[in-house]
Amino acid sequence: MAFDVQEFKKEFQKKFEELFAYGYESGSKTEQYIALGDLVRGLYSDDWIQTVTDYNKKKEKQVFYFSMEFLPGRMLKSNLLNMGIMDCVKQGLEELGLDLDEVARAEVDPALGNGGLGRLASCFMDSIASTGLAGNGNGIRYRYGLFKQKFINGYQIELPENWLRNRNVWEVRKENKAVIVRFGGDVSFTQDGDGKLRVHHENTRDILAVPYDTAQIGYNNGIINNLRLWSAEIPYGDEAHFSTEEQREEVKRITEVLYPDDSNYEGRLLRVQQEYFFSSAGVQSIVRYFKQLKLDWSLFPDKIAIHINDTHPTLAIPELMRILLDEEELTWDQAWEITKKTVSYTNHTILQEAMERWPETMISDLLPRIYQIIQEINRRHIDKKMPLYGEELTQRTAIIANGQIKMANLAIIGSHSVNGVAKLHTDILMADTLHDFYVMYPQKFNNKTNGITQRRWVQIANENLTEMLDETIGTEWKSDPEEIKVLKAHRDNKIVLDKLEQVKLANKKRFADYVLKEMHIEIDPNALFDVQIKRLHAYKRQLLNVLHILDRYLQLKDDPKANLQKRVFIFGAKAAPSYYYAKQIIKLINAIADLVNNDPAINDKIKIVFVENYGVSLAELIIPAADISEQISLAGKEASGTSNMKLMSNGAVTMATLDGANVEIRDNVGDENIFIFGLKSDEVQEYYRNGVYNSREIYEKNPRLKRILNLLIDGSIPGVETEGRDIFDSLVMYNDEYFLLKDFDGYLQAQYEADVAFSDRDRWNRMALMNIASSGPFSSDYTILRYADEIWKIKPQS
Ligand code: F55
Repeated sequence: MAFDVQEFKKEFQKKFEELFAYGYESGSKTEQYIALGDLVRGLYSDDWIQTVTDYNKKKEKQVFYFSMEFLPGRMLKSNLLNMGIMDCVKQGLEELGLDLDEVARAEVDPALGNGGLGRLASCFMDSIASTGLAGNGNGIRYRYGLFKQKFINGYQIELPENWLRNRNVWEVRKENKAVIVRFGGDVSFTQDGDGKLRVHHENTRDILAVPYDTAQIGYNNGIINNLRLWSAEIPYGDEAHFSTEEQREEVKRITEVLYPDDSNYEGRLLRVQQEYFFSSAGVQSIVRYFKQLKLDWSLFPDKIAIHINDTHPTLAIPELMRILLDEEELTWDQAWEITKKTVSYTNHTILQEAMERWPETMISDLLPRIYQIIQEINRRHIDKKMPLYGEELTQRTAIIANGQIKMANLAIIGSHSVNGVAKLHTDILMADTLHDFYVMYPQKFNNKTNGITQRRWVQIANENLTEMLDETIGTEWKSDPEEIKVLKAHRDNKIVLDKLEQVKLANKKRFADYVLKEMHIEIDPNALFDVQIKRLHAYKRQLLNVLHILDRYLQLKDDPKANLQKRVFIFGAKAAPSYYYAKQIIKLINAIADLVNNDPAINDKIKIVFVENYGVSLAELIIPAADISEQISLAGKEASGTSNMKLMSNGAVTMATLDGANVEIRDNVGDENIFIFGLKSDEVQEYYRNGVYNSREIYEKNPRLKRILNLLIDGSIPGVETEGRDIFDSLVMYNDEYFLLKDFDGYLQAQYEADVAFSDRDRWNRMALMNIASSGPFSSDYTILRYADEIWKIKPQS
C-alpha cells in the first residue's frame, strides 16, 4: 500500500477534525481510535470493491461460511498488519505523540461467540482471505455479545456486553441488500392449469434482515473478503403489523443476544428463530447473487459452496430446498442434488448434551413449510435406505424420531461432506458417535484438523518473539508458517536459547504488570507460569489442575522448604450462566486463590491468578507469557482444542492427555518436548462400557489424594462449604464422571517432571524452541487450503 508517514499524519489529523470538530490532542483514546479506524477503512475500500468486482467478473466459485458465532478480536492491528501499513501508522502516531497500542486498546473486542468454535470461524476468515480464496462469512450481528464476567466474592456474575456502545468503525450497513425472513403462517397447495403443484405460504410474520458487512483483509495480497452479519428489523412500510410495543420488541429480540452456552444446547424457541433467521437470510442473498450470473441451476454447486459450522445453521439445507422448489420451481430431485452438492458440515463435539434436537411441534408452528420439507427429506431417506440397511440401522439415522428433529442427522443427510476437527475426533465420529452414518456414507467422512492464524497469535500478540524470529531465521515464516521449522537448527545455540528466554521474560513482565494493576496481586516473572485458559467445563477438568495445586499447597505446608518450582497458576474461564457445577468450580478456585495467595507460610511459592472476563484480548496478553499449556481434558472429550496450538506457537510446553489435537501436537513436537499423562481414549471407552470404575475406592486407597479431597469438606478452604461438599461428592460419591481421580497420579508425575525440566534453563528453553519450531503445521492457512481443495473445490486466486 503506497502510503508514507507524513501523508498518514496529515490524513489522520484531518479525519479526526472532520469527525470531532477539534484537534486530536484533546480527544479521548476512543475518539482517536475511531478516527484511525475510520481512516483505515477508507484506505482499503478500493481493494474491497475491486475484490468483489473481480469475483463477479470471473464468476469464480465462492464459499460461504455459515456460523452462529464469530470471535474476531480487536481488528485495528490485524487490519494494519494485513494491509502492510503497521510500521508506518505506528511511527506516524508516535510522531504525533500517540502510542498505537494505547489507541488500539480503546477498541471494544466483539464477543460474538462462546469459545473455540467462534474463534475458529474468525481464524478461518483471516486464512480464507490470506490464502487468496473467494470466501465470505455469514452470521448474526448480536446487539449484545457474550456476557461480561465479573467476580463478586469469588462468584461469577454476568453483565450485559454492550459492544456497540461506541461506533463500530469496521461495519457497513447495507440496507439495499436486506431480505425478508418469514416465520409462521399457513401453507396450502393448488394445482395449476399445467398440472404443476403450487405452494402458497400466507399470513406469515415477516422480519427484515439487514446485513452489516465487515472487510476481511488478506495478508499482503490485496484481497478483501466479506463477513456479513444480519440484524433483525421491522420491514419498512409494514409498521402496521408491528403496532404494539410487544410486537416490535419481539422482532428486535431475534438478534438481541448471543446464547452463552458452550457445548450444551438450549432447546428454546428464540434460539431456533436465530438459527433460521441468519440461515435463511444468508441463503437468500446467495441465491440472489447466483441469479445475477444467469446460469443454469444445475451449475449452482459449481459456483457456490455453503459450509455449516456445527449444526446451528443446518436449516440452510431445507431453506435452500424451499427456495429451489417453491420459488424457482425445480423438481425435488433437481433441488436435492443441488443442495447436497452445495452444503458441507463440520462437527465440533461428541458430547450428547451438545447435540441439537428440536421438538417437532416447535418447528411445525414456527416454520411450517420448512417442517414439511424436513419431513419429506426424512421420508425419502428412510424409503431409500430401508431396503439397503434394514429397519434398525435406518431408523437410528432418521431425522425425525420421538417427536424430535435431530439436526446432526439432517446435516449429514443433506450434505456431501462431514468432517471432524482433529484426527482422533474424526476417528471417534466414524467408529462410534456417527458410526451408522459412516456405514451408509463412508465417502462423506473426512478429517480437517483445526488450525490457528499465527498472524494474530504470534505477529500481533507476541511482537517480541516475532522480532527475535525475524532476526534468527528471516521472515519467510510469516507468509509460509511451515518455514518456522528452520528454527530447529538453532536448538543447541545458546545465544538463541537465551534470547528466547528473554523474550518470554519480557512477556511475563507485561502480564505481571497487568495482574498487579488490575488485580493487585504481585507475581514473580521468574516463576513458572502455568496456564489453563478455556471455557469452564467438567470435561476440560480445571478441577484436576486444582487438585494438583492443593497437593503443592500441602507439601509446602508440611515443609516450607520443599523442593518445588515457584509457580503462578493462571486461569481464564467463563461458565455458562446456567451451568451450576461450573460456577461452583469458579468459586472454589477463587477461594483457594484467596487462601494460598495470602498465606505467608507459602512464601509466594504458589500464586493463583484467575483473570476476569477471559476473551480474545486477554488471550493475546496471557498466551505469550505462558510456560506450561494445560490441555488436560478427559481423553475422547475435547474435539480438538485450539488454545493448545496458540500456546505452542508462543513457546509454551504442553501438559496434556492424548485428546483432540494434542495427539497431533505430540507427533509433531516429539515425546521429549511435551508432557503426556493419563488414560487413552480407548481406555476411557472401555471403562464406560464395562462400568468397573470406582472412584470411591481410589479415594480410600490413595492417602495423598484423600488428604487433598478432604480439604474440600473439612473447612480448610474458607467460604466454600456448599461448593466444597458438592464437588467432593461429585468426585467421591458420584463416581467422578471424568476420571480425575484415575488420572491424578499420572498428572502429578508429569507435573513433577515439568518442575525438573524447568529448573534446567537450557533444557527448558530448548523445549520451548522446539515447540515454536514445530507449530507451523497448525496454521489455519493449511487447514483452510485443505477445506478448499477437498471439500469446497475452490482454488486460491492469483
Ligand atoms: C456453542 C453452542 C452450542 Cl449449542 C454448542 C457448542 C458451542 C461451542 O462453542 N462449541 C465449541 O466451541 N466447540 C469447540 O470447537 C473447537 C473448534 O473446533 C474445538 O477446538 C473444541 O474442542 C470444541 O469444544
